Amino acid sequence: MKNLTVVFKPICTITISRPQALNALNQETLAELKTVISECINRSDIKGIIITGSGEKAFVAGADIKELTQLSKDAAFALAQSGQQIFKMIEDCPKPVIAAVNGFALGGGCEFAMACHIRLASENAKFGLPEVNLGILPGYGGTQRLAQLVGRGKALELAMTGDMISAQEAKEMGLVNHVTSTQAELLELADKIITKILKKGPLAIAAVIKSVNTGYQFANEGYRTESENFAALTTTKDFTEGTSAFIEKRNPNFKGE
Ligand code: CO8
Repeated sequence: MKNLTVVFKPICTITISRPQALNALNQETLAELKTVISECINRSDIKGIIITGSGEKAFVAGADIKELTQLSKDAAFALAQSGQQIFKMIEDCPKPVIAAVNGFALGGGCEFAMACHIRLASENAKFGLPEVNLGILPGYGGTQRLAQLVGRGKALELAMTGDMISAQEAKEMGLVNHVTSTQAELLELADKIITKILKKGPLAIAAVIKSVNTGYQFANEGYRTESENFAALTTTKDFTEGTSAFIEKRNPNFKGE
């Protein structure tokens, strides 16, 4: 694996590692994740999954913006759909999946964490859906899962302002279950919670996950509408302006075109 460090024990720890891009998810990393998650689901000696980011700054700073600028509309739609499927595979994993958010969890990184069953964060973590700063919207299920976790009003505010929130604010609104003061404590807590879950009946745990998820239909209009809108927005001048502004480290000047 080029972009992931994977330790297979009874609990599989997956560390996203692309330090040059604050662990942003490019297509290669997504493909690697798909392979590892499938392996975790299929291997009977793997009992649960912890996902974290390498370094002290970022969990995952989003989809890889530079890669997004190279996509055609059809490729953007296909990538959004395939990312949604991979995150759905995580959400439906019959074994517990914990996101240990150790820094920026923005855009696709926040969407990734939201697909996990439980989110823990260290004090320095920051959450947000800043896609509107680029002239796009979240495309990996974020419009659906954020509303599920924090309610429609707060989800709309976060997705429309693109604001970043602290770990404590994320906890207050239900996006995060627990906050730790250090990153070392973060992984210890993840280990402690998953170990507690693994002492319960595995069939019962799988049934809890399946039952909770069945109440939140994936096959609804929301996910498809999100990926269609994502693809359409990648063809706009606003997207070119938003991504150019990010790369040139300046504020965007959107014209609604
Ligand atoms: N993609 C690519 N490169 C990135 C990303 C990213 N998401 N985030 C950071 N980087 C790179 C920077 O370009 C920079 O590279 P370089 O050193 O070559 O200039 C390096 O990482 C370090 O970043 P900064 O210098 O910007 O670090 P700062 O500490 O100043 O800022 C931030 C940290 C605030 C996290 C800032 O990097 C930032 O705003 N990053 C972008 C966050 C963002 O907008 N995320 C959303 C991306 S879009 C998305 O996720 C869509 C998901 C749905 C996809 C659907 C289908 C395709």
